[in-house]
Amino acid sequence: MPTVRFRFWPLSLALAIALTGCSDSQTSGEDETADVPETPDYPVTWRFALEEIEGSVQHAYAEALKERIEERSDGRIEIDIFPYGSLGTSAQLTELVRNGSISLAFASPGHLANTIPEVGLFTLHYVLPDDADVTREILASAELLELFESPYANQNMKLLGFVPEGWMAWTANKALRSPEDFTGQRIRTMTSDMAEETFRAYGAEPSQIPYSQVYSDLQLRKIDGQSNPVFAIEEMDFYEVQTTMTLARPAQFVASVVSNLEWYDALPENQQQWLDNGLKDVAQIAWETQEELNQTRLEQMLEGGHMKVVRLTDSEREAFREASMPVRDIYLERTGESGQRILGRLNQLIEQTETRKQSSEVSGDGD
Ligand code: 6CS
Repeated sequence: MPTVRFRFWPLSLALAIALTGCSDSQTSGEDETADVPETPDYPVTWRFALEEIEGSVQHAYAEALKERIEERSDGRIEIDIFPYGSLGTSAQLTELVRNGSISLAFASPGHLANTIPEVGLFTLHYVLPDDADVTREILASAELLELFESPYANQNMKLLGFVPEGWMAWTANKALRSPEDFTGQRIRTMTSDMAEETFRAYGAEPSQIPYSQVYSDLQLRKIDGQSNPVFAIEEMDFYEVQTTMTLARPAQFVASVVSNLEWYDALPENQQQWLDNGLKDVAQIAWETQEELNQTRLEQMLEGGHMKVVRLTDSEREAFREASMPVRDIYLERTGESGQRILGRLNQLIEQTETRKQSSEVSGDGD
């Protein structure tokens, strides 16, 4: 029997929040006809919605951010965290942030790519480098954020950061050692068209399903497999309903942290600084947390003998890399010049960062 760690109340709270309006950067409970005060009545509450449950990478990130901001602001800002299951699906969270009902949210590109085609980049396989440290550095760079700033702003969101959460791992009821092994497999993907494409290129039959429904669909054999970082496979109990996990290191799971654009722009300067500095503080913590959670949960699953784990060789990975290449053209077709600019610049950033790392290792200045 599955352990019930997760319950889902999509509408009640989401509706309540939508009805009570935007999180309270101004004041609460005053005369509605009064002008917005120049100095807010503290404490001010920011609502932060997660796409993952308590104990996840996103939850650790949100807790760390809450602690930093509440401390930096001397208690003038309070952050209310809403783990997955309390507000809605990823798509619903994005809607709540866009319409200003919540201040902050995680928005994973795999769910966001229908709204912002450019972020479909993070659903592509074998684009980000093998060296996870290079990926971390690039995802934290101001330049990468700038490249995505307008696509998010056009959808009324402020992009606050990218958060890598670990390598994607594939689970199924068989090993997936070659693209041929995917033939006819019904693979769950996140809820955007672009998220399906790579699995289609491998010969699978992909289908878009919200995170909360994956366990039951696997259990009922409506789907055969799915893809997620190791920590998530453990915490969502997918290992209970799958026999085999294949480690092909196709891509990092990358999430983005967003806020409502107008909310962010209207923040008083001190609040904006508390937020910006808090975000900088937690980037490194998030990286260490994901490394630790992915490692310890892999060990737990191995010790429990829950799933067979298959690690692909370099030549097996190469076959997947080749099969995934045409999907880059699909990405470019859907994103036009903007996607071309982003993919081109990303490739340059990867090359520059790898070269710099190599030369600092040779000269012995590496950290
Ligand atoms: O697969 C998903 O839908 C989700 N996976 C993770 C690890 N985080 C959020 C996302 O919605």
